[in-house]
Amino acid sequence: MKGKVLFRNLAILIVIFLMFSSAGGIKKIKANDWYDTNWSYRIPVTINSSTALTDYQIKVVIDSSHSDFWNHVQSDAKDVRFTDSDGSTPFSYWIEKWDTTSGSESTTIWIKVPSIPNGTKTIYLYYGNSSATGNGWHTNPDGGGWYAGDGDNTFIFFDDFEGTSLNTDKWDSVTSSYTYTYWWWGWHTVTVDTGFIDVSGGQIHISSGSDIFGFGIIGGWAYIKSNDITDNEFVWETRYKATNRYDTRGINRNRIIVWGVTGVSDYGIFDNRWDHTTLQYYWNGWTGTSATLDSWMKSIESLSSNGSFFSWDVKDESGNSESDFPKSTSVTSSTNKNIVLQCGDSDHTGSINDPVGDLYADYVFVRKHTSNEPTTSLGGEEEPVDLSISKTVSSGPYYHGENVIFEITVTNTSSTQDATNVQVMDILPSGLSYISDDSSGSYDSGIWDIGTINAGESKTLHITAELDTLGNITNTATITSCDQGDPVSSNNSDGVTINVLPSADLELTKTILNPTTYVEEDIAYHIEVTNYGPDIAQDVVVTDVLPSGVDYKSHVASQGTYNSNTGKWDIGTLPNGSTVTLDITVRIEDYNPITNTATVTSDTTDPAPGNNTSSVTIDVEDPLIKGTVPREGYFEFFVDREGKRWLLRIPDKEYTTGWMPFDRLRATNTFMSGRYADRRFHLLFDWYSSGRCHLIFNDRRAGISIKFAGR
Ligand SMILES: [Ca+2]
Ligand SMILES: [Ca+2]
Ligand SMILES: [Ca+2]
Repeated sequence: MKGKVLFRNLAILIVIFLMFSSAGGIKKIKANDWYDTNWSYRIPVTINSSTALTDYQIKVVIDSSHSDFWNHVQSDAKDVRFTDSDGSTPFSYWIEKWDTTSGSESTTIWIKVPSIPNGTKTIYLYYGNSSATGNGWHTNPDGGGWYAGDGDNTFIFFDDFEGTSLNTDKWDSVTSSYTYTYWWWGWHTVTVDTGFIDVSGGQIHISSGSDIFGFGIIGGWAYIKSNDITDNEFVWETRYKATNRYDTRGINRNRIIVWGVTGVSDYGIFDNRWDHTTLQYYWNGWTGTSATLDSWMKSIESLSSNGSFFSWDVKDESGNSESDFPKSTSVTSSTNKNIVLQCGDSDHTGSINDPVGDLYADYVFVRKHTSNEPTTSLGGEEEPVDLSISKTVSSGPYYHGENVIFEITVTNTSSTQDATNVQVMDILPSGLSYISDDSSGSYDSGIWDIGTINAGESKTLHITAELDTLGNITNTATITSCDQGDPVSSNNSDGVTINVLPSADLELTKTILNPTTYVEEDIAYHIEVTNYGPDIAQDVVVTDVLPSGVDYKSHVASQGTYNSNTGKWDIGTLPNGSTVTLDITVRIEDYNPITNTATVTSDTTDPAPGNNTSSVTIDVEDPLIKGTVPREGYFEFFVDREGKRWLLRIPDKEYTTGWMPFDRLRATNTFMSGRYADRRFHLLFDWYSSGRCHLIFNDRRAGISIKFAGR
């Protein structure tokens, strides 16, 4: 028994270990949080990565095929939010593109995910809250805008050029003029306009100065340089627009470059030299590839392979690459790098053909790089569900060793949203021993794998368990998983506490050790009381009041005290598994059936009282002849045919011969006659089943004389 209990406890420990060990086969518990009840919808975003990543910016693109999203999100994106897998921990994000044009909706969003495993991870996109407070207004330089989020916390480096001046916490800026000396009927020296930097309308405008002569292009210059970027691998992207304000003889120079990278010669220059008929890109030399002017373009420069691999891509607004520049694979990088936007040229040679230009940028950001970019995929739109759980237990009182039935009901209170992959954890605590359940196998190792609960429906489980310990036992059931978020977590767990009382199943048996069927003989009532447990029985008392017809003579009790007057046998405490006995010797004095009943009681509750009482009945042979004679009064004459014995008694005189032998006894079923004579007694009798009889009896010593003739 003890070994069984130990094994059971070990089994419980194993179950608990499996529950909380990553090595276990049980599905990891997923929180049921919903970011905020004011948000009506979410979409799971599954990230697939072939390497573990930290604080990594992942890109999510949502096109017009996701009509649920576009139908429910606010048109200015103010309600867009992202959370971790738990459904509640918010992530920083920044919306690069937000186009709500009906039929061609599209958005590109960057989300910084603190931890991405090698494998898959699901995060959530929440939306659908018309009263949400928007974050991070982004002004579209061409008009309008949207709430783009928190770029500063999303990227390594970020500027959206909102506001009215350059953010000097992020950038150094340089503007310069240019002094030019020339011969024109005598020497002249002029200083041209200073380059300038302007931030307004959600963009930055970097410009060289103007020319001063119609035949040449001479201007000041300007650039902005970012704070140090120390990452060895990164991608920097900017949405820019270069304009050409000069004719085909002019030189238009705009640089979008990284300082601190060597091994690739001057690059990122859109140049329209007088010997070039079109403006073209410069990348380790003139590429011959025309550069688009006066349109918003996207420059993407990637420093990778630990800073030794550098590439540049330029795309138009539709995402088409402007040019497929050859990648530089043998660059070296300084520890500190800076991204630079520049117009004009600081490297003047005295030529009148010095470059000028205008460069606009909507935003810049620098994000992390990895050789294998994670991919993302969107799930279907989800609405929150409110699952509630209730747990009840069969009514008490609860006694040790008995079974109880727990009822667990999970209800999906949503009127529209089905709940899928619902799991409930209900590990029976120590003191409860699993017996059975009605789940048809879906309850296993403490996990009730419910699956789907349709909107408005409930699922119920009954678990039968045995009470193996005394005192309070609390059993709790908790909803641990559901594909949909559950913003109301307060009703996701319910428990019951029961107080287990001690119990002892006492059994009483009563037998007769030496049964007889004749008066004036002794019998012993034998009483056994056994405690079948499970607990000690306290204050055990057997009540055995002797019936009329028997006279107490003596008793022997194995434990406790028996009082023949009250009929109480006080046993005291009786341990589980022990048996006590009482033998009461009595003399039979009556020939009517005599029933003796004994009942055991205890202060400890007996869960099975049906075996606490036992009776025995003896059926004593009637007198063969009984009657009344004038002198002696009422008498009874008994014959024991088998034992060839006789006995005559006169109850009113308390007279009895005791059992005496016959000298002669003749007996059939219908006739008996017998005689006996010694110095004291003289007996003659005959008896017929018809009722006729004669009896002559003398006791010379006692002076008793009976002559009786019956009919
Ligand atoms: Ca901007
Ligand atoms: Ca709930
Ligand atoms: Ca009992």
